[in-house]
Parts: sequence; structure tokens; C-alpha cells
Amino acid sequence: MVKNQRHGARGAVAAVLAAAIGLLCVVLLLPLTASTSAAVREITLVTRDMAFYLEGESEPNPTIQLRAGEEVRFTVLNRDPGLTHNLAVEAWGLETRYLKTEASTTVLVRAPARPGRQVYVCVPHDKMMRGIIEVVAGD
Ligand SMILES: [Cu+2]
Repeated sequence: MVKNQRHGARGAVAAVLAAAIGLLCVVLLLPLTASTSAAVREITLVTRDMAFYLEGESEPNPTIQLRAGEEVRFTVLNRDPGLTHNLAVEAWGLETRYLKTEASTTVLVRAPARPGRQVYVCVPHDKMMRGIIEVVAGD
């Protein structure tokens, strides 16, 4: 009897897990399916000298402005010799894998529907590698 109850509880946990994974798949796939209708903006962030830079620009840890609801593909490229970096936006639950020198990764995100400001960081160096993503009203 007790054993059956334990089994039942385990089954419930498994069902909840399966539902959560299913939901996660939907959440992850939705932006991909929606991306066919609108252009995806490409933003490349290069890490070097313990800071983020927009590709080809010289301002460290720049404020990145996005339009509300805009779809963006972030590419992070680590050009910092001997250092491992990543990109995370905690408010969005976004965190890339850690990148060794010359490694890169890409994440597709949709900016929040409402204007606001979020912090982006490199998790291992979040005191130095830290900037703002500013979401402004879309047109
Ligand atoms: Cu870093």
C-alpha cells in the first residue's frame, strides 16, 4: 500500500516533469516558428580585455538598445586569450555556455513586449563585464 503510494507520487512527478519539458519545447520553438515572418536582428558581441564590445566598435560594455518584442540573434565571440566568458541576462533566464578563446555561440531571443532595462553580464566576471539592455517601445 505504502509502496503503491510512493509509486503514485513518483508517477505524478514524472508527469509534471514531462509537462514541463513539453512546455519548455513549445517556449523554445515558438520564437523559431515566428521568425519566418519578420527579419531577425543580428547582434554580435565580442569579448576581449575583460569586456563586451559590439563588433567593430570600441565602447566597452555598451548599452544595447532593442525594440519591444523584437527578435534578436545574439552571437557571442570570445577573443580574450586565456579567458573563458559567457553571456547571461538573468531577468530573461538566458545564459549561454562558457566560451573558451575563439569559441562562439548563438542565442535567439525575443525582447520583452514592454520597455525596460535589463542587466547583461558574463557570469564569471560579472563585476567587470556588465552592461545594460534597454528595451524601448516598438514602432
Ligand atoms: Cu567573462
